[in-house]
Amino acid sequence: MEKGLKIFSYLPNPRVWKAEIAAKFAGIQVEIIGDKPSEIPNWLWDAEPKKLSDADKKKFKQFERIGKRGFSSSLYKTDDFIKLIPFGTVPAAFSPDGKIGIFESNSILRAVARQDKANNLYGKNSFEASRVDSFLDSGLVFSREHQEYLFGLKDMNEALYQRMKSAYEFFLNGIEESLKYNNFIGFDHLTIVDISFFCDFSQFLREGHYADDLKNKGFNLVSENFVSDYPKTYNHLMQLSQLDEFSSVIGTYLDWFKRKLEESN
Ligand SMILES: N[C@@H](CCC(=O)N[C@@H](CS)C(=O)NCC(=O)O)C(=O)O
Repeated sequence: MEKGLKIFSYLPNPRVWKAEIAAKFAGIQVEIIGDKPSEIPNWLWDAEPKKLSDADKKKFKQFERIGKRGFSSSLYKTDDFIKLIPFGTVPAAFSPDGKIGIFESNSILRAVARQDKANNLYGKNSFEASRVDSFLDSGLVFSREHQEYLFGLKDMNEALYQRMKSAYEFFLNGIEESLKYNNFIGFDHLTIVDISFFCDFSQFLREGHYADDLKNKGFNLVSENFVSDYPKTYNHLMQLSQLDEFSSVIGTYLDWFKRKLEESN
């Protein structure tokens, strides 16, 4: 196996799964380093990440920074980390020699797909690759909206909810349209578009865990009618979830959603 990227993140993280699933299809190695979200403030965010003892935390005091997106506690991000990953986010990936930092989960996914020799994960030619990028760009807009929405789920407000609803409808309409013409999103073969969509959308579906919080504020789940409104997208999601390359990475993540659907039928 070719030596692959090193990825640092809190775990589990659907954004990390993108690269892991692509690596399974491509038969290449990725090294995943991390810990559960509550422990990640106790890690040195670096190209050589490591768990910090209390003594280490004193030693690395100069690297202590307050989290900017999702984390509100202190995080220990080295200067080298910020040089390589200037926005300071995880997942953060590093080239095998630790000299090149790659951020944004879709770009880490692309980095894996670029090493793929046999599966056309990044399209069959440069035009297809650009079409893959088109879908990934749209996916990033959706996922940025759902990131803010998921952060706000416990105390939803009208503005945030309506932003999410409109981003959801816009994005899902496009995905559903493209599935009218192809067996995969935008193509007749599986690409990283399917992988990225699968991971981002599965993460978005976590809103289902907060149905009661939303209801208390007078809101329904944005994805309330997902199955009937977007049947092709739903079928595609379910079919992908059954492929070994996906199921071996995501484990039981979608089981609660599948159970809920069974119960409602
Ligand atoms: N769009 C980015 C999102 C990455 C992101 O926002 N990560 C957050 C955690 S969810 C982070 O690393 N925050 C660091 C901080 O709070 O300083 C991706 O797909 O990788």
